[in-house]
Amino acid sequence: MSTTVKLTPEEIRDLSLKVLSHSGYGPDHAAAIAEMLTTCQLDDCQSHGLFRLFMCAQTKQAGKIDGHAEPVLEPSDNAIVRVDAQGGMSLLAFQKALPVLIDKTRTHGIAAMAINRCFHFSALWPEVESLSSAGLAAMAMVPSHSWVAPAGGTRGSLGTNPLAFSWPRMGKDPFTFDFATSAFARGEIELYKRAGKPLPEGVAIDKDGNPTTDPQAAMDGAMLTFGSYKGSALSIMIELLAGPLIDDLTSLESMEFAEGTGGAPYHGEIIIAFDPNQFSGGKAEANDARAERLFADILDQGARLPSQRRFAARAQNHQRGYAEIPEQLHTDLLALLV
Ligand code: NDP
Ligand code: PYC
Repeated sequence: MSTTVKLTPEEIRDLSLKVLSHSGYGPDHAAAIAEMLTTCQLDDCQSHGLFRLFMCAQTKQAGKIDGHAEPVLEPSDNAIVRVDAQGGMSLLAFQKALPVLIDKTRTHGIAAMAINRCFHFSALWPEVESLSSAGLAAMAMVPSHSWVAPAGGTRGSLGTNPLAFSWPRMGKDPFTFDFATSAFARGEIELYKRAGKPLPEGVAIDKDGNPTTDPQAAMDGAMLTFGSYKGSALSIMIELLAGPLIDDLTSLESMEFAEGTGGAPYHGEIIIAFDPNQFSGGKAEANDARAERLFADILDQGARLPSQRRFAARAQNHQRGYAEIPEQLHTDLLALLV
């Protein structure tokens, strides 16, 4: 078993802030990114916790991101909240537009945030959960880089394209899921490579189109979508809704924009929020009980709800006051400060 290092929430935030400011991010971006990484690490989300500091540092080194960009919120009188990240990381733009999205959703029943011109490295569940904690249901989608072959194809056209959804539950943690539409997230393949572990079958093909379980061959070849043509179609939908629909880049275009420089993809993001009270004609409480009946029936069979592991990890880490990361990861992160 590999050795681990215990980090308190303050140590996670502090390490993140140090690496981000050393890499050249301004204080506002560093704070927003550090908050996201701390939140993810405390829920034991290993692929998008502290590990993502490497991607953030590489993105800055690649020279295309503006580490001090000020997002600009465009005024609108409809249900669309458009925020231009101005070539910075997505998170400050999301933070700036969130209160407007909540207000517009309560006014119109449904509203959407379109973030444009952002670099994007992060998990989506904290964003949809910031809406479910306000009593709204929400979904979020982003493209990435064209690492993923469509079902039946042999080369990367699609991104790893995560889809996240959160449903508010009265007095309980929300029902949330958040996963890549590729069989594995790119970050997960990178973690397999670091651990020297082979991938399961069905995750990737090598550059000659043959199935591979070797993480490096997978990254040099093409990743596969989950669920064959079904995951592939969902992934294409995400390309369209978070790309051309909002006047932003697809994963193919993001890859071209990067010109081989590495780091986080550059594109847009869409977040759609729904007000259960408005949709149900003021009967959200009665309908919450009906949703709970469904959850109870699922749990009754011994199945688990998505995010249940994460909420348990959160409770454990908060109770003991630390999260654990592999010692080698900690050493490699400290090396980013040299
Ligand atoms: P996983 O496959 O690890 O898990 C995805 C979801 O499925 C989680 O909500 C998880 O809940 C749930 N889940 C897992 N196992 C079960 C089970 N047996 N029963 C019920 N639910 C289950 O996610 P990925 O590796 O695909 O993605 C990880 C993260 O990477 C996501 O947060 C995503 O947003 C991010 N990502 C970001 C990208 C970007 O471009 N910004 C691109 C791709 C991914 P639990 O957490 O409780 O296990
Ligand atoms: O893990 O696939 C991934 C990913 C892409 C961009 C950020 N994370």
